[in-house]
Amino acid sequence: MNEQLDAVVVGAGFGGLYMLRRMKQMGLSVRAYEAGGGVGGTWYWNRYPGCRCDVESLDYSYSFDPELEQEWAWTDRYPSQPDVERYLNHVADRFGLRPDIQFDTRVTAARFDSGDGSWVVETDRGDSVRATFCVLAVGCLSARNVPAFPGIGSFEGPVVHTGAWPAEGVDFTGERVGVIGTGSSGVQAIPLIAEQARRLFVFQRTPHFVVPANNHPLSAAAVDERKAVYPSHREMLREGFFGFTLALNPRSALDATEEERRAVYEAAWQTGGPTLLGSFGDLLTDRAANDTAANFVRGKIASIVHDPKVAALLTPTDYPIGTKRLVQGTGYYETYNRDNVTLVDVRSDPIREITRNGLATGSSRYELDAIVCATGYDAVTGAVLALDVRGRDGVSLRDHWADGPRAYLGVAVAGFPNLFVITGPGSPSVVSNVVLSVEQHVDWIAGCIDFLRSEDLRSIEATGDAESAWMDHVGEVAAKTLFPATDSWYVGANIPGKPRVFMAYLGGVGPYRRRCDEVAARAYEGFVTRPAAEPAARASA
Ligand code: NA7
Repeated sequence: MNEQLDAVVVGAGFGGLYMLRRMKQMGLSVRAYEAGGGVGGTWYWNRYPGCRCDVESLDYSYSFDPELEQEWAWTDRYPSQPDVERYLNHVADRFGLRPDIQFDTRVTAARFDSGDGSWVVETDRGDSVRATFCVLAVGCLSARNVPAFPGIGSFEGPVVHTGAWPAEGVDFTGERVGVIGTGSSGVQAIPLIAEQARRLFVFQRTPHFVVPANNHPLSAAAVDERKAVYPSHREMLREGFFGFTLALNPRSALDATEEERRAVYEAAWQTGGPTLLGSFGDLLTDRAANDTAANFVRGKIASIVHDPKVAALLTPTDYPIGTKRLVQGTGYYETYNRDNVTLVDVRSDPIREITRNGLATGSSRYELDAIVCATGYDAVTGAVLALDVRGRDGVSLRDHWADGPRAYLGVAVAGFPNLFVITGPGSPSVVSNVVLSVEQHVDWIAGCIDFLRSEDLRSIEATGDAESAWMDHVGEVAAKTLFPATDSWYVGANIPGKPRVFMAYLGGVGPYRRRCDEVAARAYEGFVTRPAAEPAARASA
């Protein structure tokens, strides 16, 4: 007989930890399974040099406990990986969460048993437990993408992915290193690897727009100032668009003169971070407006990088700025002025194979001692589909999502009762401050479970109609922006064969929250609930 729990939580990162906390407070019997050896999820695995969050620390933190918020001392504008990992360890200890987390255990399957309405959850360590609720808190950027380069297994040196960096670090001193990929992870790691390695080859397929992070230590006064207004500040973020601090100027870029625009963009460049994208209201919806910001950054690249050929290669030309995640860097473009750094364009001359002692493109060979894959993630859906999830009648989630991911409100899936996906497809997730979005989902799920218990209901399931209507809405909102046309991981373009769907909700975290709250207030409109004792469904739609 399997152990019977009220709930299983998969993952102990930001989402899993807070879900565990809420469920324990509610008196549920709950266990979290975590593949890593410690808490943190993404922040446990991403130990590469330079790894730092691109949302400010005073925003990228839990708001659910005022004392935690007041007592924790962030030191930098943007938290480094060790900062975030330390914070999450503190959270786990402060709220006594560790005893309910089974570490070094990967959930392999979750199957709904229609017989008793339980989820049967299995792990790679042979566990098999039953639970009334199953919450997938597996992260949006946690399923690593390691391209199937021919010969990759034959390379004699280390091949490390930024998202699985050895805890003991990697010493590149005196070595010839190849970094494949120039997204956020590559851009953060490259300047530091360049300082250590003898030679660095950067294999770039698509140049990204990189703005200065302008990270700096936080002054005690700045921290105190924020702490004094934390409740109202958090409320403002919850009602806002991205869920992090960003002044959004509603004016059209095309209504400003060339001089005005230049002054605004220059100020944003100096401030750093995502400021540039908030400079005008139509940068992400109007190509001509977007071009003004893109051209500004192109000019910066040309002014920083000494070799005009290298500058040209680093300059994005064929997609609007911001529609691939805007990358924040520190000394990134300057790195290409170093004598020991070579940029290799693998768009025009693709990687053909990895050999015993290096990498070969169609036309050249590069001898290397170590290879770094900064090649990103199978975003949003990859970590969910890494589990064999089967709902009512044994239907697999992989089949249900064969033409693209579908989830009502981005949190529940038709045919999968009592299963919740934290920051799932169709929620603001990766286009928002994900910690804020995680908290909103966890609170909503906790409210939903409370509702079921108070009404003596056993299960809740999104209807197919509600799911379809929501995903249509998600698509319509995205279609009004410049995002869907760009080949980005937001649309799955980085993973061969992945259905092309803009996976996040672009309606803003404030409107999204209101919609979720309305659904709950209308007794879970768009869901079907079933009482504990009766098999017949009660429609709320
Ligand atoms: P990203 O942003 O997906 O970047 C991955 C990079 O790797 C990107 O430059 C890719 O080029 C490149 N890539 C992927 N596959 C290949 C192959 N086969 N050949 C050459 N180059 C390849 O991942 P990150 O880890 O940097 O960042 C992920 C998010 O984490 C980031 O946006 C932040 O939100 C935090 P491409 O652009 O696809 O041509």
